[in-house]
Amino acid sequence: QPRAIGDTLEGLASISPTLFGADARPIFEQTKRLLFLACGTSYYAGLAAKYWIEAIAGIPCDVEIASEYRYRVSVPDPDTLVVPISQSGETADTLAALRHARDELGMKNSLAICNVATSIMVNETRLHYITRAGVEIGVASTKAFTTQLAALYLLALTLAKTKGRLSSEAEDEALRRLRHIPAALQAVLALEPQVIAWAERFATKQHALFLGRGIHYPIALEGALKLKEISYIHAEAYPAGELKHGPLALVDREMPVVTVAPNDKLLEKLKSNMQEVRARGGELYVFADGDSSIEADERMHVIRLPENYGDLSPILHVVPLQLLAYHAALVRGTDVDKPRNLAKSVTV
Ligand code: F1P
Repeated sequence: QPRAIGDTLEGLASISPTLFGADARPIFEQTKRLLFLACGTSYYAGLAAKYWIEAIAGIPCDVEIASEYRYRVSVPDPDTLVVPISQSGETADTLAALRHARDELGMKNSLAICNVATSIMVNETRLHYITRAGVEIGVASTKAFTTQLAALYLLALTLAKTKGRLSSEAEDEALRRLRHIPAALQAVLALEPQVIAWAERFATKQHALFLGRGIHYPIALEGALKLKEISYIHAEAYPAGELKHGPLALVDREMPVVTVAPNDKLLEKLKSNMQEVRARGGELYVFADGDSSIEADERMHVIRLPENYGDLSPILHVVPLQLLAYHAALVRGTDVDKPRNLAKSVTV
């Protein structure tokens, strides 16, 4: 992971539209809306990007599940930048959604966030950012996801700069924090022994719930997907405030509840959701930050990430969730690299 992010951001000296292609500037200047199209893990990257782009660049975003998008009657907007996200660049549903947006809805401006420069997706889009996750041995996306997030954060900064919303101090600070991610990730990976201890307990469970709020809700979704994909434990993710609207009924002593709990402005609200879980006897597994006021006890286990990474925290917080799924799968003896019923790129 640290190397993949380092490679993806290699040589990054300043924020400029040319990072996305020689003719990106006029396209970015014209862009009034973004439409993310993706499947699976890449879709969750799009969900996270919406938080960044709307907050940093002030541009509204839609995020569509690519396998559904083309079956809906949607209203075309020529000033929309269509952004397909894909590790492989060959996913059939994402390509079909891209072509639908371009050929049937007339949205000609497109930007691929993709790990394979020679893919069909890159060939069919006007602008690109090539992530450099390297070859993923496993079928389930891991480095692809974190590098997509890094690229999408860069996109948020670039759009903000194009719209005159990024001061040079903010740019310098963002670049500094981006460059520091590999080192910060290395420190997160050092938490592995603690995650292994949790995974041993998880491996005997049939179900798990994942909770997050704000931009960490997509991270909870990705944590649940990883657990499903490689360990075959049934897992669902909810925005924590949604618990009381139904899913609380699932919580009992047998239900592990994984909570993504960075020390951000939503933490106090999240804590009251955690209290709802405790009141029903649920067992909480909390990924907190080093500086957050969450105390562990016998029904609330806490792993603390060393650094509170502010708005880039999703890139760090997803890694222990990936490790949890990986180690739960190892304990259960499933094939972590080749999960059943899953292909590296779904081309049909
Ligand atoms: C999308 C995806 C992956 C998943 C698996 C199947 O692929 O759903 O997220 O891990 O590999 O395909 P892509 O469009 O990002 O290549």
